[in-house]
Amino acid sequence: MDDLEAARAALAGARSIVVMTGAGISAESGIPTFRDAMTGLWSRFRPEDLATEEAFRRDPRAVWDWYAWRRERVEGVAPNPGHRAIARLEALAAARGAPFLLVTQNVDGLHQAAGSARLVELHGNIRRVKCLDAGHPAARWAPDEHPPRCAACGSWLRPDVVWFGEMLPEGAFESAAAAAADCGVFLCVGTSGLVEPAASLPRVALRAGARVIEVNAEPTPLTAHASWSLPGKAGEILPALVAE
Ligand code: BV8
Repeated sequence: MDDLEAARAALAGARSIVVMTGAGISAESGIPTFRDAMTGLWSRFRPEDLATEEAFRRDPRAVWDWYAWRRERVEGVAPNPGHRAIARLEALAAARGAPFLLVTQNVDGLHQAAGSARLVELHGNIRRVKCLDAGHPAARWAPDEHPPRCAACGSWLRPDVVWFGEMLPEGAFESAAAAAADCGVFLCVGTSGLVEPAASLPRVALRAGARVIEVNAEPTPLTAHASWSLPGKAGEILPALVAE
């Protein structure tokens, strides 16, 4: 039995499943990943220049406009077969009463668009906007203000994502870590494993005795520790991994 077959069998019979995704699963939808040499957003910007509160306070227009550009890109793309395979995996697990949780680092909302429901967004969602001082949600704002102001308190609006140096949403990491510590199979897709505390979740699963399946176009720090490492594109491998 080859690695794909063995991993597929492990998923099909898993008593409980956690799936963790990173930017790599959205690459085939046309969203550049953070660290891809050619298209990665990091190659165009220095992360500390844009994805931090300090950067926003230093240059609110640049940070607001970068996120507005990314939000427009995200609104124009669709989930790919990788996202849809994970939504199917959730449905198959539910049909046999196996607990399932999807933990994503992505902020693009494509998992929800593909039908995933049992989902934790560790780093927020770029489609949501809130104000800097009080977290008031904003559904609309002046298109010609960079950044616009909160209608409720007048502070700047900002994307509802987790910036570097910020805490993750209340309870998000705790519920992800609890599920990882109690799962039979942990499927890790399209993440370079560089950002903490998300990157610690596969290690939590391994320490608890779970089988870990990695799907990634490149080797990562997790590859040597995974039960099965399936090299290649998520949009091609995941549908085969979840096939009936
Ligand atoms: C925190 C939202 C507690 C924003 C993101 C010093 C001071 C303070 C903190 C730290 C510090 N040193 C370290 C830290 C922790 C820090 C951190 O990890 N820094 C890193 C850079 C070292 N973490 C934090 O700050 C976190 N908060 O720790 O709070 C705290 C608070 C204060 C003080 C101390 C502690 C918050 C981290 C959240 C940051 N926000 N996103 C935005 O989107 O703009 S993270 C960002 O990176 C995205 O969410 C992204 O998902 C994530 C991780 O990247 P990946 O998803 O892995 O994507 P990447 O491009 O790296 O890799 C893509 C992979 O896909 C590759 O492996 C590639 O091979 C593969 N791939 C490509 N194509 C495909 C594919 N695979 C399959 N198929 C394909 N087709």
